[in-house]
This record gives sequence, structure tokens and C-alpha cells, in this order.
Amino acid sequence: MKFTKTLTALALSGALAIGYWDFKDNTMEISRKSEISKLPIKSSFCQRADMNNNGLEDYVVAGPLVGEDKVAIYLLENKKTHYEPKLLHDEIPLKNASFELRDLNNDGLKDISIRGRTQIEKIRTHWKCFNLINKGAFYIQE
Ligand SMILES: [Ca+2]
Ligand SMILES: [Ca+2]
Repeated sequence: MKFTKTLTALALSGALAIGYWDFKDNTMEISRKSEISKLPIKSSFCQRADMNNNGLEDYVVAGPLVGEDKVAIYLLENKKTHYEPKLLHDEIPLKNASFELRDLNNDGLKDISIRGRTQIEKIRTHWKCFNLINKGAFYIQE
């Protein structure tokens, strides 16, 4: 009898834990999608990483600006209950841009390396790379 009760309690706490996490994940997913839809970019490309080392996974979102031939890059900072968008750069003159998140200067903070085609060269494809160095509270282009 006691054994059955323990099993039931375990099953219940398990179900509650799963329910809690599902709820939490959905809330963050809704917040992320809603914040991305508000950004003035035509399409988006995002990657997840803890950019400020606070244990919460943030998102970095990039995409071409509406009506301009430039790429904007945003940080969606994880605030536990929602994501807070922050513009990092909106003057990146690249086409077909993609980026990767890695620590370029070995200071323990992940940086953003953006790569894409330059718009000046029309005959030959010319690839260029921009680095946004993470300084904690802000990012600088190098
Ligand atoms: Ca974080
Ligand atoms: Ca770094």
C-alpha cells in the first residue's frame, strides 16, 4: 500500500514537473516569436547562446532590413519570463548574410562573426566578414 502511494506521488510530481516545463517553454517560445515578428527585418536567421553568461540562453537574430540593402542584427535577451530585444547593429552592408557565435578574442564572452556578399562587386562574388565583439553591456564592430 505504502509502495503504491509512493509510486503515485512520484508519477504525480513527474507529471507536474513536465507540465511546468512545457508551460515555461511555450511562454518563452511565444515571446521569442512575437519579438522577432516586431523587428523591421524581411526574414530572420537566429541562433541560441548564452551571450552574457548568466545561465539563460539568449537569441541572436539577423536579417535584411525592410526597404534597405543592409543587414540588422539583434539580441533577444532572456529575462526568464520573456525576451527583451536589443539592436546591436543595423548598418551591415552585406547580402546573403549568415553569422556564427563564438568567442573570437578568448575573453569568455561569445562574439558574433557575420559573413556575406558585398554589394559593390557585381561580376565576382566577394565575401566579407564583420565581427561584433561582445563587451558585456554593448558590442563593438571590429
Ligand atoms: Ca544570457
Ligand atoms: Ca569574446
